[in-house]
Amino acid sequence: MKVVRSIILGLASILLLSTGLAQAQILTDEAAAVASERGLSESDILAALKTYMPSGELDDYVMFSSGGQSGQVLVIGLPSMRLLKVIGVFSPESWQGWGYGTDAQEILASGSDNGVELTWGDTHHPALSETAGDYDGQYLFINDKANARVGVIDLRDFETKQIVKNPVANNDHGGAYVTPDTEWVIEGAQYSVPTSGTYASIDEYNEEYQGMVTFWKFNREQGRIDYDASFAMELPPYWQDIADAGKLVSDGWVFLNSINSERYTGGFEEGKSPFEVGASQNEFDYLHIINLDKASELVAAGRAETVNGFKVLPLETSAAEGVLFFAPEPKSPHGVDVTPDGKFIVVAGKLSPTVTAYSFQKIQDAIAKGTSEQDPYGIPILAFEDVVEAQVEIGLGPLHTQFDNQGYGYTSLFLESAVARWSLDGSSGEEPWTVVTKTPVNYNVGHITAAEGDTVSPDGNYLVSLNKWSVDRFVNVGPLLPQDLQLLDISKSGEQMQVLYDMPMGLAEPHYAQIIKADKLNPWQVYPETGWNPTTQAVDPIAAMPGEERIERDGDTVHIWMTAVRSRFNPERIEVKKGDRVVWHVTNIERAVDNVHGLALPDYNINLSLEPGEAQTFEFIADKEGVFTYYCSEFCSALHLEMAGYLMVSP
Ligand code: CUK
Ligand code: CUA
Repeated sequence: MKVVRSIILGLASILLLSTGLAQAQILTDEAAAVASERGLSESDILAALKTYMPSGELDDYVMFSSGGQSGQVLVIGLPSMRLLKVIGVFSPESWQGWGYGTDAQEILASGSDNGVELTWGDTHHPALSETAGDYDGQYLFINDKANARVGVIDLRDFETKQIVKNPVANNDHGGAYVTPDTEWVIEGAQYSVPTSGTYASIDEYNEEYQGMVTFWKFNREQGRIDYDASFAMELPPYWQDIADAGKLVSDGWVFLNSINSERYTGGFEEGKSPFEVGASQNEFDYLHIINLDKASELVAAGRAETVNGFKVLPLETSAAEGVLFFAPEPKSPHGVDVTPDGKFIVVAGKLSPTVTAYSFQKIQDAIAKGTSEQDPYGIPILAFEDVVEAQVEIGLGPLHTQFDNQGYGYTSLFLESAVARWSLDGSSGEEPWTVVTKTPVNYNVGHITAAEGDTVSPDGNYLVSLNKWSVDRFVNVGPLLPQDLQLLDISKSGEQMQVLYDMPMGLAEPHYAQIIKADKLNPWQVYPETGWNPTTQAVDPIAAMPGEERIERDGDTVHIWMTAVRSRFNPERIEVKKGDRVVWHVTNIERAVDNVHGLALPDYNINLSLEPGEAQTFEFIADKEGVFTYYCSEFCSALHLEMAGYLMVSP
């Protein structure tokens, strides 16, 4: 208690300068009493001070985290770890009206064209758009591992604008990652299947199944992926895992790790080894080294084939033209992460207690020298000793690596439940390529993410450990436990890394997250003009405008042009006939910040969120006769409950 008291005394003396003796004394006594009552240690008090945000104070960083099986993206402020927003991407999100208007329904249904309506996604890796290798705060991309889709979120309004379905893969894992100027969004498939989408017996796995990586061309002006300018590369049927783009010296190259070089095909039910054994027998798998610039030149020169209407660079072409190389990587590895200077590619061992740092220069030299080693598909294999710069003995179950501004790498250790800090090639002042310290986390950490950690200039300061298990961390809420996101202070060099905060995440399993400086984000507070369509990011020509509210019948179709303002809809009474098609345009004509209205139409499964200026259109067939009340579902004023109307459907 002495130390605690001395910290508090120290604090009080700082306060004394501004507030005077009497108040400082009260603080000391009260704070010491609280600390003693709650059994807080010195480091507890420091952690509390470092994360506490007084009401009205804003966070320094914003973390975009995948929402896992919820199909969403989570927005979290740092260092307070306050949840700021949940963005609907692959799943309907009624709070945002995401998936209830016509445009959003269309986006959400992307990929549902084979007769099954997709209503969820498994988001794994968010990627902030970059300019010259730095996050620019304009766009966010996120993959859906379950269905091989990529979502595009516009950070002017934090809403999903596009979902593209991969036409030559049915699941993905190596996405989303961006190249340093966001020219390309990378999406690597995971489990190999016949890319044509047709049936092939698993006995013909080696010949008829393929691996895949897709490069989606991003058009920044349009804020959309350009489907027709995108292409995929066929890969051998190993299971490609995680990817990263080169930067600075390695710009133009892409790296993918892989598992299952055994090409094991399972069959536990027939007495064979399960995948977990069969797919991890080899001492080495293959780091895929891809010359993306060259691949895209070949595609531009017409060397791609067409599979399912999509450009695919055949494996033979990549092999013959020097687009694809392999380097051995131990053993069933996981993450691949390029250092901020672009010079090293760090692969975490997973089943090997090491991280391996490959030198980009050595890779180039080895490619120039040539190799006679090949895999069964004719892909050149560079010799391990030719391309490796260093191997760091890191600990058990290494998965993912991040970087800071002090020359350290950080690697998550799943089996040890710890984050290791280790020195890169020397700028930290420590002996190069050695572990400096480890901090325990609770428990089973997957990804970690550092402030601006994937850029050419990371910030250091904070690191978040995204833990899979939260046993004994929180009040029991039943057998499905929350995840645990732990904030670590990594601002000090050497052995000090303090866990500051545990944030329970009661929303699926966040895999990866990226942290951007808050001042790089510049979203709108209200939409720029009244009648704004968030999908087109322009005034909608069919929007309902103030003064033009009306109901018009055109045969069996009834068009409604409605405005919403505190605290009324106009019009309020709508009469249609059973069987009519109702096309309902509604615009929130408020211009004040946070003056949101909702439009909930029970029985027809509609709920919109209308932000100031926003216009939405939705439609339905009025196939249920009766009297229905619609109402504003956002508490917008004292007379919010009066913001309602009647939809009357007569026989
Ligand atoms: S993965 Cu989850 S811990 Cu899908 Cu990036 Cu490694
Ligand atoms: Cu508008 Cu409540």
